[in-house]
Amino acid sequence: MGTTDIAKTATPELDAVIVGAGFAGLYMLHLLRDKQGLKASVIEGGDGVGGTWYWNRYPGARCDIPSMDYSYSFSEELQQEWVWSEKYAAQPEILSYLEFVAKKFDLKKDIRFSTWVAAADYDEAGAFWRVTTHDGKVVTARHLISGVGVLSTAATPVFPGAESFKGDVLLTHKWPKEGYDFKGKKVGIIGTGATGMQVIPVVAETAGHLTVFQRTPGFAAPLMNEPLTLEEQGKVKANYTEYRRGAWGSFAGVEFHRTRPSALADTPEQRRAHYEACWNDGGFSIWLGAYNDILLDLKANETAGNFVREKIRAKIKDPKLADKLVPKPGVVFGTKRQPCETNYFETYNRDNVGLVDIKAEPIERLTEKGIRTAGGEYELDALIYATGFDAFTGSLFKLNVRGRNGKRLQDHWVAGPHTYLGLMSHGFPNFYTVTGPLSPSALFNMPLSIEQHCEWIADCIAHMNSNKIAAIEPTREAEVKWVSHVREIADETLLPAAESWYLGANVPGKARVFLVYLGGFQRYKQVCDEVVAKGYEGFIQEPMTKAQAVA
Ligand code: N01
Repeated sequence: MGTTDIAKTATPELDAVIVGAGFAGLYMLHLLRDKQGLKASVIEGGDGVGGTWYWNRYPGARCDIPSMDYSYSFSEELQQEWVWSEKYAAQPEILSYLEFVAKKFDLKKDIRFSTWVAAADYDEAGAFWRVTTHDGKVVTARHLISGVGVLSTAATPVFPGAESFKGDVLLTHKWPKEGYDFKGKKVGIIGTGATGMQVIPVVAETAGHLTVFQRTPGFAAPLMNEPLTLEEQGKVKANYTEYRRGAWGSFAGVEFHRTRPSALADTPEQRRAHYEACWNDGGFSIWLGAYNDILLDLKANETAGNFVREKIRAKIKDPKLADKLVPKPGVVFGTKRQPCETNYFETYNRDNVGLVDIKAEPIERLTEKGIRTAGGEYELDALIYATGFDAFTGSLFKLNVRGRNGKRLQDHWVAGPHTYLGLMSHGFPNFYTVTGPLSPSALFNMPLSIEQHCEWIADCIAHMNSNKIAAIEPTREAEVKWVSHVREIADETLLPAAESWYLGANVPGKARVFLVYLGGFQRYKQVCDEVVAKGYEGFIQEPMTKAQAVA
């Protein structure tokens, strides 16, 4: 069937096209196909499932939310069946888990792999989406659901002379499946965020020499990973529903059991003891689980920041090197997402690792042999980029979504993403964004964030089908109100002051808008549920025509 014929028909081929086969796409497919009997298909660029965990195969890649939390909660059978080997699972294990899920629910047969969405156009007359893939094929669907993820399009810098470098170039977000042998090689790495901090210690173990090009030293806490025994898992599994209830009810989607109200209410001695305990718990405990006012009050924040600085300094033997690796006074702790590390700072004590402060000696260009900075040339056999992502909008814009009147999503979001609940946008009917901008997304345990969004979307589609609604979209007013609500909440915290990807600050030219809802997941979910209870308040619902209703 040609494109013109399709446009004339009132009946799209599918109920839903879902983009991406990561945590979001897999669950969305299961909900629509298996729970509602709808015709749904997933389009996935990779040749396997996994999303983030399919692409980010770099050595050291690991989750920093505990395995027992960083997993689907929707199936009791699944969560009882799967066995984790470590407290924090490494990338291969999470990928195996998602492959297991795909097999268990027989999902692969409805996924088109190695296929990229090139464009998605809304057909106003028919109230459906026409999705064109990179191979020129077209599929139509009533609903278009993005499960493309928050951190899936890289923001890799292009340095002058990049094309002249003769060594190997490795991108952490597109790591070769067959791996890479660093043995004896002169390796360079740019980027010391969460990714860089994970890859650096592992590469240093085999590289002949590793040069880290650091622009900004970051705060980080130890992950404190360890094997997860069957006995420990058994304890959680014996009461998993209760365990999950705690996670759903917490700020981050994972429970911390020590949180105290205010860092300023404790004496310095009490505070120190408390920070020590949180530090030893590892992971996000000191960032999100120590005191409620660390991300709200500068003075409270300073107590945590100074504690972390002291801990980092103690790990580095050379005090001059420590000066470069410890965040400077005045840098606010935790306003950038806190990385968790294993052996990262200690790695700089090795003889085969060097640090170049590229604020002091900026990178001038790449040469045939390596990197030239203002301080000299560094010869490299391989260069790793761990330079971050065009968060939230990068992958959504790549879909080339055009809504009513052919308006592009890029144009609607020119001043920053405009969404209602992070789920939908005005002028883009039946287009849903799982963990989209202005929802709790990345500041809540991702699989749970995803579950809540997918379930809301599936319920919305079920509501539309039973009430003969062809199209749904938020009103402009509801969207505008939500955008300012999210901004107001963010402004009550210290987070918008940092040059972080939460704000789009890492991508030149990107609108500076805080992209995450910070009001807490409970409050967020309550709003989502209330909207539904009030008959999809803030949404325009377009009834089906007779022909659509019959189809
Ligand atoms: O990216 P980042 P990431 N020249 O943006 C540097 C998640 N994640 O991939 O700080 C030189 O944090 C940049 O320097 P600066 C997690 O949510 C999760 O590391 O901008 N340097 C910085 O050092 C995380 O927050 C896990 O000065 C340049 C680095 O590159 C998110 O992904 C593991 C540069 C980028 O850091 C992103 O982390 C890993 C330039 N032109 C990641 N441009 C888990 O454990 C950038 N940099 C689940």
